[in-house]
Amino acid sequence: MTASAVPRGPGATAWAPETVTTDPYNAQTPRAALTERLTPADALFVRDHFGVPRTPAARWRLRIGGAVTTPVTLGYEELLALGREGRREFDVVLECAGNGRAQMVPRPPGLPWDQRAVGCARFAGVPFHLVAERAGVAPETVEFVFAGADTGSVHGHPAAFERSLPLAEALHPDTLLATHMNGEPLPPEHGAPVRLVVPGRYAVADVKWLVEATAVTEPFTGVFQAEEYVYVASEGIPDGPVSAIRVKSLITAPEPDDDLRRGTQTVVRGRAWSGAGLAVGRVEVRAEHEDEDGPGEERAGGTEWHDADLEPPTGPYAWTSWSYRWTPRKPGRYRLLARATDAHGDTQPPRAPWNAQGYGCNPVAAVDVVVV
Ligand SMILES: Nc1nc2c(c(=O)[nH]1)N[C@H]1C(S)=C(S)[C@@H](COP(=O)(O)O)O[C@H]1N2
Ligand SMILES: [Mo]
Repeated sequence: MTASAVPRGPGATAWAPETVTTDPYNAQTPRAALTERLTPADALFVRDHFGVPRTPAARWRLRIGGAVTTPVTLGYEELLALGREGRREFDVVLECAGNGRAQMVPRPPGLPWDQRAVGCARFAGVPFHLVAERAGVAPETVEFVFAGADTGSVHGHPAAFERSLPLAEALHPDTLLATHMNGEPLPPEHGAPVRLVVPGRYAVADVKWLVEATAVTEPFTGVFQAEEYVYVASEGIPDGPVSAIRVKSLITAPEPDDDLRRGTQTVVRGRAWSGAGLAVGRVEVRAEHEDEDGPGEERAGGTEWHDADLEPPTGPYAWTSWSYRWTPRKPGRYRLLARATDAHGDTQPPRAPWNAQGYGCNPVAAVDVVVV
């Protein structure tokens, strides 16, 4: 176990994400918190491009403008009042598109996340379409551009954090103006008082500290839409912005320093998720002993993949918990592998898929353990 869980009085636990950079603040979810079905708010990874703007809910305003019939400005209380008709709440996997980048060879530029820029939290809020309908969306609208209150500089130019969504996704009933996370008002670092939550999309879509939604009639080409967060192949050819989360799994147990004995059963556990097919259809586990050919290689007649047991997820956007009972027969080093397949039939590839900015890194999950 890591030392990240700090006791705070009887029964209570305070977490702290593991700092990756301090200015701006970026941190990943501690390993121990991934054993929780819902990631505690104070353990969830944080990805900030600029600073954390602090706007009290009473002073917060959302401006809805652009190609609309009537521009609308909405306060926090009005938003909550709208929520009385249509508040929605569900568990959502939040994953940074750059999660896992540290595994890519050669390592692309960007934050060196291992596989812990991910978590699953319960978000509650008001569907954005209820607000958009008040403003009246012009028929020629193709996208909505969402802007946060944070600004800074990118490549030496002043920039705001702005991201667009195609109209159908923006108006999808599950695209939320989220006010709450895990039953509490959003904390400042996760976008207080209101953030966008677009389930199933890489979390760059989930604009924090949301202050503006603008209907546009041409596709948006801001820096965070058209330059950053774009898949660029090795030939330098852009292949579209990151969007749906790729199928992925992680192993939460055993941990590398766990005491494993031959002939004794141990439970291999983890999580799996996908944004494209949403439902995870299958998770397979494999234990490769050091005496076998190189780890990670596909071999006919070699170690087999075994189906893990899946627990029903807590909702369509939540992760799936899985487990597999494993009894190692011989001592030595093993590599445990997990491979998820989603309802669309997409499977994790054996090796990290490379692209210039290091996005969508979803190779089979691996943990190295020793059996005595
Ligand atoms: N306004 C604003 N929203 C933002 C960002 C940001 O820097 N500014 N980062 C995005 C990225 S890249 C990610 S991965 C998620 C991270 O959400 P979290 O910090 O709540 O985990 O927020 C997204 N929303
Ligand atoms: Mo991200």
